[in-house]
Amino acid sequence: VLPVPPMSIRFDQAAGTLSPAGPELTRRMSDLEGLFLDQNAWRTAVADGDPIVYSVVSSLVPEADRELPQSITTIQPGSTGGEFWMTKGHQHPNHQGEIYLGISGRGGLLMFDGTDTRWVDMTPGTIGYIPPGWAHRSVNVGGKPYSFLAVYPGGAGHDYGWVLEYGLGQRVWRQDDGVAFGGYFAE
Ligand code: S6P
Ligand code: ZN
Repeated sequence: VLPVPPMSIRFDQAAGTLSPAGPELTRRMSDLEGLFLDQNAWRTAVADGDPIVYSVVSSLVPEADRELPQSITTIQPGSTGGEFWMTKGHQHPNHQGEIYLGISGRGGLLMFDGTDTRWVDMTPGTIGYIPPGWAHRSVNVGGKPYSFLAVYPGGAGHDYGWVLEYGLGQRVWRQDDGVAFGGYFAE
C-alpha cells in the first residue's frame, strides 16, 4: 500500500467526483440480490434496465490499518416493491466506528447491533455516528439523489454476508406521506 502525503481533496458535487480520485464503485440493481423483501419486484427491475442504485467515489487514502479513508456515496431516488433504494449494508468485522456527514438530499442511516435497531435522519449537515459493532445501511427517502461523506478506519473491513444472514432489524417503506418502518424478514 502506497503512503499518501498530507493533502486536500476536492469534492465536485455537480459532477459527483473527488480529486485526486481513488477507486470508484457503481452498484446496479443486479448487485443487490437478496436484499429487497420483494424478490419478484427486484427481478423485474433487473430485467427492466438494471438501473444504477448507488455509486461510491473514494479518495486516494488507502484502506489500511491506521489510515482514515473517506468516500462519498450517492444513492439515486427510487423504490422497489415499495422499499426505498438503499445500500447493501455491512458490518465492520473488526468492530470499528465510523462517521457520516450528510451532503445533499434526504436520507437515513439504519443501524443494527443484532438486537436493537436505530434510525438517524440524514440531511445536509447532519453527522451520523456508527458505533463499533453496529451494522449499517443508508437509505434514500427523498425524491432527489442522497449523498453523504463517510470517514472510517482503514482496517475496519466490510462484511456483507453478516447483513444477508442477520438483516438490519427493520425495512424502510415508501408511504404517501413519508416513511414507514417494518420487520426485516418475511413472515
Ligand atoms: C464504508 C462506508 C460507506 C459504504 C458505502 C456503500 O465503511 O460505510 O462508504 O461502503 O456507503 O455501502 P455498502 O454497504 O455497499 O458498502
Ligand atoms: Zn461502514
